[in-house]
Amino acid sequence: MRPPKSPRNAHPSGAAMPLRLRHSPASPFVRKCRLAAAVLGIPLELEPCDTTDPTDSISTQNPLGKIPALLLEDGEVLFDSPVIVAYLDHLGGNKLIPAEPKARFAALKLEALADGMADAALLQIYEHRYRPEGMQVQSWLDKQAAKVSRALESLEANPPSEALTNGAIALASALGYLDLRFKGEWRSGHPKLVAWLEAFKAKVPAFAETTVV
Ligand SMILES: N[C@@H](CCC(=O)N[C@@H](CS)C(=O)NCC(=O)O)C(=O)O
Repeated sequence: MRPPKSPRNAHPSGAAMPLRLRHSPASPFVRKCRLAAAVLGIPLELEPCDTTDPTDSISTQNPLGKIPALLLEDGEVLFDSPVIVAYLDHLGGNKLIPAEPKARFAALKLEALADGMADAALLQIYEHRYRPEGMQVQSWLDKQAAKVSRALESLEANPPSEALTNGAIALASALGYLDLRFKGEWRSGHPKLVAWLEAFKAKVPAFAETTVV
């Protein structure tokens, strides 16, 4: 007879493990983790973080000073978002990251592309947030914007499947971030991606629950 399954947020050792996520509501990388946890049925405790505050403990929890960071009960800290999603998936029964090699590497690649798009979008926001007025470098902003455009074009030309994977969660989070910070301009000219996101929303109620306006 098989042993009973351990609870989803239990460590393989069986110890109870409240997972705490250092977070900020607008972060697309935090949203990825929250969506993964919701899909897998793993409760997360959200701990606000201010990455602009040098006294915030995030810089000791993650030497890179970035969120998301997942605080485990034993004092271990996991980052960055692909690692956290993989860990949650491991706890939740490996439902997000496919095992079959072709599907696995397609999902990992989609996650990398979506995260890269979110990174390039974020760098444009940071160029305004962290450089004094009038010091922004337009060629740098254009370079980042071109990465986002090319990623959107390649996804529109070859839309991902509707499978609920780590890649799908990353893409929904990245598109949500473009909606939040770039007024949803990506939507024009990318009807297949718009339809893809609508289908994702219908499947994952946590997407609406984590929307920041
Ligand atoms: N590759 C990282 C990116 C994380 C990231 O860039 N987080 C932003 C917030 S959305 C951050 O913490 N920025 C603060 C900083 O760069 O100092 C991941 O996937 O988790």
